[in-house]
Amino acid sequence: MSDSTTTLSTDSTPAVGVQGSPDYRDGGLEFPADFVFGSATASYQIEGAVHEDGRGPSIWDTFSHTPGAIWNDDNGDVADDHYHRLDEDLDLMKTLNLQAYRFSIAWPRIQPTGRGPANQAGLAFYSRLIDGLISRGIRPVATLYHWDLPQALEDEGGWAARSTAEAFGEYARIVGEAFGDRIHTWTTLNEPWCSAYLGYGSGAHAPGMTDPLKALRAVHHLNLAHGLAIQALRGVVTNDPEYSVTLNLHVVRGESADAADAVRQIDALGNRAFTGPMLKGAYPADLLADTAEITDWSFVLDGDLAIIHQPLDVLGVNYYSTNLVRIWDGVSPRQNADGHKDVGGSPWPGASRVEFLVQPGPYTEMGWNIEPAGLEELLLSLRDEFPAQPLMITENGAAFDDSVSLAGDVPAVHDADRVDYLRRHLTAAHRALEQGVDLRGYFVWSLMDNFEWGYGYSKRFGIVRVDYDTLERLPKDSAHWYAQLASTNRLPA
Ligand code: IFM
Repeated sequence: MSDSTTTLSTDSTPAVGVQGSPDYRDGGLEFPADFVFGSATASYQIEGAVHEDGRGPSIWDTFSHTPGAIWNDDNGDVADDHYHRLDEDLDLMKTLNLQAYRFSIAWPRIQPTGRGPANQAGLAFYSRLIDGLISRGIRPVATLYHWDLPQALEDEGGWAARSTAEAFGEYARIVGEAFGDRIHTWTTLNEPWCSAYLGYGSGAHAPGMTDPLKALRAVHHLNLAHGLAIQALRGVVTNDPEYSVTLNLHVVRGESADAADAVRQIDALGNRAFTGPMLKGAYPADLLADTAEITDWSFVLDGDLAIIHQPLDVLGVNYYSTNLVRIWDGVSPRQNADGHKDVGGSPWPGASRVEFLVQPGPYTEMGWNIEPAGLEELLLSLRDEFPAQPLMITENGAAFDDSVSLAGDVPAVHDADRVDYLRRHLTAAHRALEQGVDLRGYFVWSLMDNFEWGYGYSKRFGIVRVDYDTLERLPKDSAHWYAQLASTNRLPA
């Protein structure tokens, strides 16, 4: 399919990727005994209870209540009602043999306006969650920010403003003081690419802006927030946790060798804008050059890069599918199949000459191509680029159009397509392990069906089905399959 592939190269030389992928449908593969199997969720996607116990409004409350912003005008007001069903959900995790649970803390539950003293009821909820995990033998993996910025901070400029990064450092200190005796792994940000480019560039995500300069300012302030948060946590925690960040790194393939510059531009914006400062202490020169007409990056102040460049115990990697690009000829209608909801703006500031081509299927319900070889390719490229950096797959999974069937009176979801997706990506992860990648674990996205951002409740990613009328949970076949994997560390046959 592609003549050139690359991810994460620091220069403009495309790396050779994995070609001619096998079908990856293995069984019986054994993962190392200390390899961790977990599941992931995010606060706004599952909690509901948006007006309870002192929680302040977030940008996603505002955005989801903006008519037309979300499929079916859905919102997270109730979501999976996890806030009220915490014990039931913890028991569910235990029955699924999860070794770790990756959740996010809603900043506006802790600081309703993003500043000021902690809201004790908010802290109490997460304290109960953390204790409930530990008492069930499940490792708590806490993400500080999975997109629910307090609306009051957005009103002061949001991630386009430096003050938001500074406020984030203070928020990290508060939660570090509260939970810094119990969290196993701290993750600062989930997918800052989405926060910056979908939030301020394309407008598909909250706060729904379409301003390339704000998007690039947001990139830097999110990076700075990451560094400030790790510094703050290190200053207050009392156990010996691991520190991480989760990035949705892009596997970018060129349609032909002529597409190398398109690959390079998307790699710079999508990957190296984050890995550069976080893991190398510098923004890539080509990123600065590509975006020079938008900004001179003078918002990067002396000392910022040293703050951002923090040693990480583990780098979280989210992977779903690949991208195929080329340089647009400027004449034919420009293809825009980058996998994100098209609401008018571009999530790729400065890359107006790049087009994203439709890729061969099969596809998930999101329209994303299923390509397990891309995961192997990504892990190998990270190993080559950052040999000393341990990795963790912090999200991987698929939305499919599940249905409930009744055998006798017993409801079931036979989601064979999801089991196949998971099997193939775990085979890819195992192949990377065999090639020496320091991969520590895998988190399936997601524990249960939930609010899929701009797509509302129309896309089901869960291994557990949620009935949105009754809020009942029903483990799908994939949940039973995953539970077997998590209890044996062996890919079921
Ligand atoms: O649901 C999201 C999640 O919040 C972030 N990563 C991708 C998932 C699927 O789109």
